[in-house]
This record gives sequence, structure tokens and C-alpha cells, in this order.
Amino acid sequence: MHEFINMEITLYYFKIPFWRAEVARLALFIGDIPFKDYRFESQDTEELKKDGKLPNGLIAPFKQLPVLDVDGKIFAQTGAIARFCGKLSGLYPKNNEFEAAQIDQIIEAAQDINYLVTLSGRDKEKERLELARKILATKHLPKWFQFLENLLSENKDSNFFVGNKISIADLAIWRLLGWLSSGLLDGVPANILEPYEKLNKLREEVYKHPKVNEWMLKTYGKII
Ligand SMILES: N[C@@H](CCC(=O)N[C@@H](CS)C(=O)NCC(=O)O)C(=O)O
Repeated sequence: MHEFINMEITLYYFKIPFWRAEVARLALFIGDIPFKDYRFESQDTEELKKDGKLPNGLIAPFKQLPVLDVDGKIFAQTGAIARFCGKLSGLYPKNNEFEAAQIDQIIEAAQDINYLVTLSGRDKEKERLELARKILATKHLPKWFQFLENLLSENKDSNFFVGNKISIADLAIWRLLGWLSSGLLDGVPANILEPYEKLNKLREEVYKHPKVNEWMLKTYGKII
């Protein structure tokens, strides 16, 4: 029996399979940790924007999601939540500081990449937006993908980022890459990941995980 099984956990996020929430949802699901997967309705979003209020009545510290509620107390920030859920589920080491830091660096890289995408979408003027997205797709993303590819190549033990088993680092990057290669992001082509053998191998490996498959089908009715 799991030592933390008695915690009451609710993850607050929007109704989308975005990496910030999906890394935590999947970690908990893989670890068989019961949790409530609260997905915001539009009135929840209005309250959050207005005064940071969450459906549990508490105030989101940064007026942003994800937020995790553990037994009525909350905290925010994707990395903190991912690590917490990873520790509960065995997807983040509790007694290997070095491997923990190696995983942290990947989560931080996901944040950096996400920030570049956000910045590239800020300008609403069509031509400037197109230029920003072109630079994103031809310079920034390839640079970061190569960094990640190198890290995967350096790990001789598996197709994952750290050691020989799946961790929250793999889940975060897998979902982030799913978004970036979805073709839904203006100016970023769906084949952007083609040159990266190790990144593609990582994606395949995560998709092969039986609990990942089960989660997708149960939650979204299809593999996404
Ligand atoms: N640094 C935060 C960023 C979270 C974030 O940007 N959340 C977005 C959704 S993906 C959000 O809540 N946006 C609403 C807002 O900032 O008003 C983290 O790591 O969780």
C-alpha cells in the first residue's frame, strides 16, 4: 500500500491536455494515486482572472494554473507540482539528488521552450506575428530540440532522459512536443520534429506505456 494514499488531491487546470497539467495528471495516474482532475469551466476562469479564486475557495498564489490542492492546502507552479506528483508515484527520485537535478533541468527547459512560444505569439499584428513564429520554428525550437536530443543521446541506459525508467521529465517533454508538432500552432509545421531521432524514440516510448494509453483512451477517447 502506498504511504501517501490517504491524501486528498485535486489538480486544477483548464480543459486541455497541456503539458503543465498532463505531466502531473499522468504521474498520478501511472502511480495509481487517486486524485480529482478538476477542469475549469468558463465561470471558474472568470473568478480566477478577477481575484485568483479557485473552486475550493482558496486563492491561487499567482492567479495561474496549474494549482494542486492537497488536503485543503494549495500550491502552484508546474515544476513544483510535477515533482510532488512524481515523488508520490515513483516518477521522481526521493534519494538520488543528482538524478533529481537531471530531471529538474528538463522541466526547466520545458519552461524555457514554453516561454519562447508564448513570446512569439504576443504581437497581434499579422506580419510581425508571422516573423516571430518563423524565427521560433527555424531558430529557437531547433536549437532547444537539439539540446534535448543531445541529452537523450548521452543517456546510454534507455530511451528516456534519466536512468533506465520513465520520469516526469519524459512526460513533460513528450506532451510539450505533442503540442509543438500538432500543426495547431501557427507558423510551426507538424513535421518540425522529423530530424530528431532520439526525441522521436522518446515519444514512441512514452506512447507505448500501457498506463499512458489507458489514460488517453479513458480521458480523451483517443490517442492524442
Ligand atoms: N510559471 C507558471 C506558469 C503557469 C501559466 O502560465 N499558466 C497559464 C495557463 S498555461 C495561466 O494560468 N494563464 C492565465 C494567466 O496567466 O492569467 C507555471 O510553471 O505553472
